[in-house]
Amino acid sequence: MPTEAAFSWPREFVWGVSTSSYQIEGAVAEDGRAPSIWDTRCRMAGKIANGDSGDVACDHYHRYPQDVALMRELGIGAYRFSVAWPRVLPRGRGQVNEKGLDFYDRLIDAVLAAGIEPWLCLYHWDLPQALDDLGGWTNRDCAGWYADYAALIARRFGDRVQRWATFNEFSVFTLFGYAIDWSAPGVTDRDAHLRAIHHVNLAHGLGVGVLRDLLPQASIGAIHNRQVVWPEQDCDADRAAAALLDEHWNRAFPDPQLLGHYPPQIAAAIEPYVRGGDMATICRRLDWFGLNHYGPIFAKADPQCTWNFAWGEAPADAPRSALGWPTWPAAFRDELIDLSRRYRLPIYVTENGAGGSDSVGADGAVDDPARVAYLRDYTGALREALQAGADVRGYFVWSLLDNFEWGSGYGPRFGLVHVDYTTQQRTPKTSFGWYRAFIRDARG
Ligand code: GBH
Repeated sequence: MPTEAAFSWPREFVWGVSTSSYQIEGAVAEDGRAPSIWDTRCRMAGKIANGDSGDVACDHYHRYPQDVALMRELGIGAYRFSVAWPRVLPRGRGQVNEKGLDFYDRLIDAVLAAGIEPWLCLYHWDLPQALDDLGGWTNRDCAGWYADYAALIARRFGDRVQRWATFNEFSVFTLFGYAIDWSAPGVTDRDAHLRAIHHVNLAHGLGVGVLRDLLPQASIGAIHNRQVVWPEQDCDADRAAAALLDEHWNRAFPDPQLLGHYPPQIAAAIEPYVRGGDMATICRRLDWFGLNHYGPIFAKADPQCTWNFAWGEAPADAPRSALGWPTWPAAFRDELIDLSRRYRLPIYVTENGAGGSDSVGADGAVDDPARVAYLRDYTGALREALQAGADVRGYFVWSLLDNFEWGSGYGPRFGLVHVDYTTQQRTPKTSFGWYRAFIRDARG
């Protein structure tokens, strides 16, 4: 193994930041955008902390030039964002909203003009409400609607965008949306959840097919959340809960997409929804594996829950981020090494970062030492994974800006840049300066 002094990051290594449409754009009723399932959820009592919503968020829809200027100042090589399906197809299918497409046109041009490569994710959880009214992901037709949407976006932006992701965190939005009620649409039902898993996998496969046909030169991947699942207690019930959660969390999507089969317990349950030819549709060649990783998770048995498992508590003495999420850089390193062997694709870490409750100090600065420590430790683990032979090609921090953190509203802040939600003022945090210097050094 090379000594620490001898290590240098590969020349081509991609350094970036990630965001998502509903979490930053705002302007939810402007220029023809129609509601998504998250607009609906934000209007349901008790679902979002503090009654918050993405109505305004970071007002990125209007302030994107300033945000792109911040990216340029940061010195990143790549920017990962998502397109809001209900902005470009308000009914989810059929009539195209040109004004919605125009926004992404302007954004992509601004990102390119700043010398930054745009990475476009087609789905970061904001399904058009009009499609959920037809059953959403529980309806098998949704896979075809997604493929048509993918074709529209590919035709419109394929001349300038080379990097495409089909979905962000398949297992989070299906598990939380159809089994646990932490995400839209908030269903808690085994059959609905199994259907959603299979139909989203089909949508991914059809989407890859469409992108390959329309953009033969494009680099296509999918973004998976993966993190080790540990049993809360060392007992049979919690070990069984952790094993099933591991299938759902870490394998329900990458296994069929890349290995051609579901993991064992899910395979048995999902069989009624699988038709001849489906597995071949789902399993397509990809160019890269996107990994979102924050820390380990803990599972416990709970017969009240849809799948008899629930989120467990980390040990009281576990290291944690300022937000309270357990942190374990060595598990990140091991995940990267394991992943590289398991799926044999180049890996891009498409999200990693830490939440906190950062505020502006008396001097006008925002000091976030815990985030700096987290990023230092996790990029250290990334380096160790590379030294151990893992094929990792890039790393994106979540996130550029503080933003709408789903069910937690605006409480948790993940940005390298602080956002004052009253004035919309942006203030780069200490971590912004840290990452800028880190990237400069890494480039040598
Ligand atoms: C990502 O989701 C999303 O892609 C992004 O939109 C979001 O803003 C970002 O992360 C930050 O949340 O058991 O206490 O350790 C990540 C979703 C994060 C859900 C970790 C489960 C476990 C918290 N997952 N979380 S804990």
